[in-house]
Amino acid sequence: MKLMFCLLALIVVSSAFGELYRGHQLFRIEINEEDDAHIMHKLGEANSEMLDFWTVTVPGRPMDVMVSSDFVDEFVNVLAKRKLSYEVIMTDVQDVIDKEAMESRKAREGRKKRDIMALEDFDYSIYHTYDEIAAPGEPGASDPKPVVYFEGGIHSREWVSPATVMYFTGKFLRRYMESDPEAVRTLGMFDLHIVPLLNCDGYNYTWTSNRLWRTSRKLNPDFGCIGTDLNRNFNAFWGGEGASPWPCSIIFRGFTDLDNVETQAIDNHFQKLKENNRVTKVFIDWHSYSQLILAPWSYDADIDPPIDTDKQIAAAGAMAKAMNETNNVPGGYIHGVGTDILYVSSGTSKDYGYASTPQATYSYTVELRDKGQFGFLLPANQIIPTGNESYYGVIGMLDWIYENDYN
Ligand code: 0X9
Ligand code: ZN
Repeated sequence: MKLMFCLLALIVVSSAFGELYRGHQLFRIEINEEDDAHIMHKLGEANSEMLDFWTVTVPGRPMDVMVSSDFVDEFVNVLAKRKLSYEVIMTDVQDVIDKEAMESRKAREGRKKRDIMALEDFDYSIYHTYDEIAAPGEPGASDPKPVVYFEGGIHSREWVSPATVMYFTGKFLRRYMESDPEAVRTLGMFDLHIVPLLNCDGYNYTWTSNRLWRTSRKLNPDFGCIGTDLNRNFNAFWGGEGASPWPCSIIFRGFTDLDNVETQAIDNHFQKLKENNRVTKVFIDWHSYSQLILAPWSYDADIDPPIDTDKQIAAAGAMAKAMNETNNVPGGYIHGVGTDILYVSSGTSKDYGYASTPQATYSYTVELRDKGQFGFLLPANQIIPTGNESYYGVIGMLDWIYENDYN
């Protein structure tokens, strides 16, 4: 594995979020009928400034939506009219954001600023700013093995994703250097290519201006809004269902596929691997939240799953088992085909990993903790447990693949 962590200065971060989410409430609504899903969808379109859908509206799945303070009464009326059951998970989202910022400040108190940090000095138990994270990865090795690709932080508000990818990367490196047999075995089977934080600009923005920003920071000229959902911008079934052509939507697909520098950079990397006849075996895009391991497809619910579905599901099962055995996390991790256990979305990295340039037999979206209690605002004290279950999940999956499908 060729990987370098260049961990830059720790800086004391003050809460720069202002009061953007003061009085905003997070609702969890039971959606059982197609009609209700449709109404919610329409309501969201008409009031995009007031409603932020943390999960997507699908019948049979709870829908989490953040409602701005001045829209709460109207929203509750709509729910009452439709006789929809709901609970309020957060009564004031800003309080939860402030608590997170305060804990982050406390954890950093007394730390020295340093330009370069040794791997063993990096504190994995807290969330880090963009400036603290820089991870130039270099493809290629003298004795090339099948590639396993991990990508974190495509959606900037999902902070536990880069934190987890950095944590388990650090753990692999540390344990490898200590000659731990599991780490030596894993890194002996595969080359790991790791992008801990893909959406750097979006992530930086979640630290400086808006904690709940999801998309990239690319300007959409003529529309007066910013951002592309990078997980709708890949050249796999781009422009289909579950992605928006509307530049102000949080699931905007881009004007063309791969028209953001982040998705382009990923594709360039896999183009180069292809030119060098490298095999990419596994592709995992780490997200939060919901505790799911999703296999292809996600672009269309009416087509058959891919020919590799049985082994994809079996390897995902091995990962879920290892994750659940590690910490017995409430609700557990569930695995399955994306369109079966989540919603439809096109231009996603998972479908790209399987069907486009990487051609990875095993391509997944993993949704980390939790099941909705904190959602994107997962407290920092859950980083290490999440990282640990993911570390063993990765080993469980890679062992399964090595034993059952290695060529
Ligand atoms: O919508 C997404 O991009 C992912 N969920 S998230 O809450 N992290 O934004 C899931 C995308 C992949 N899966 C399917 N749509 N089936
Ligand atoms: Zn995501």
